[in-house]
Amino acid sequence: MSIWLPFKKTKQKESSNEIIENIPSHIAIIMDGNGRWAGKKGLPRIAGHKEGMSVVRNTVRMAVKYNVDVLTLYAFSTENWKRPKPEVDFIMKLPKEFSHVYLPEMKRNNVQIDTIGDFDSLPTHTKKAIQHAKDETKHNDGLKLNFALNYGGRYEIIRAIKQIATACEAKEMDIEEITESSLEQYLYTNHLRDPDLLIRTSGEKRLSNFLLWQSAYTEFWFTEALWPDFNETLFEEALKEYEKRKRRYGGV
Ligand code: V07
Repeated sequence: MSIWLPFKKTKQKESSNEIIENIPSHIAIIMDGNGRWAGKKGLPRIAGHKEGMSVVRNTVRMAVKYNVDVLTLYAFSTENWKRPKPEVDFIMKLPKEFSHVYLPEMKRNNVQIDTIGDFDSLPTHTKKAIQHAKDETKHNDGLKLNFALNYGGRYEIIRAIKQIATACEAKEMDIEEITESSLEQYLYTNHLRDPDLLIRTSGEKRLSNFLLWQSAYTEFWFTEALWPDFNETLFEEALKEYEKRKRRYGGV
């Protein structure tokens, strides 16, 4: 028997008597399969991205409901620039569209929007829309909704190394001071805990340059479902699997 203790990250499912314990504090998601979803429906790939954006909203609702602290979503990788230009152009308009349609709800839900990745080389209009969303939600202290945008894990590590080398060269840092925890201070995620659970949709079972350093001890959960088909049932399945794994470790 369990008691519902919100501060212990335990949540009673409303639909049943089932209780999920050990809710991951940081969930990271690779939102894969948007283009494939559209293709299967005879729609252009961009229709899949737009549908995927509404699933972002649904997922935020679930994360808020389950008291998750951080939700990191892989929205655009450094490799995604290789896609056809019209597709990239469309995707780069999504932050503005998202703000227009969903920002009021994000604010009501006390969500704080942030990004990780190379922000500076995004198109100006994209930066403006994102900066607006960040500014409008910076005083919120609920769910941290963290979009990985123009993000690449290897680049992130190289960037950290360059900053450390510069500090060493300037004699502001000693080589002996290069440790796991000091290197982490130079990663985009320096203000965040490592992800506890990483979800990837669409049947691919690779990390694809997402949170390489940070996912050293992360639990991975994969589903065949395409991102636009991701829903609360699947989200709860992932939480239950995570809980089961944690319980197993607890036993030894
Ligand atoms: C993007 C929608 C989700 C499916 C996967 C790729 C496409 C929301 C945002 C966003 C980002 C920053 C922000 C507000 C919203 C977004 C991109 C792509 C580039 F402040 N969805 N989404 N950004 N997709």
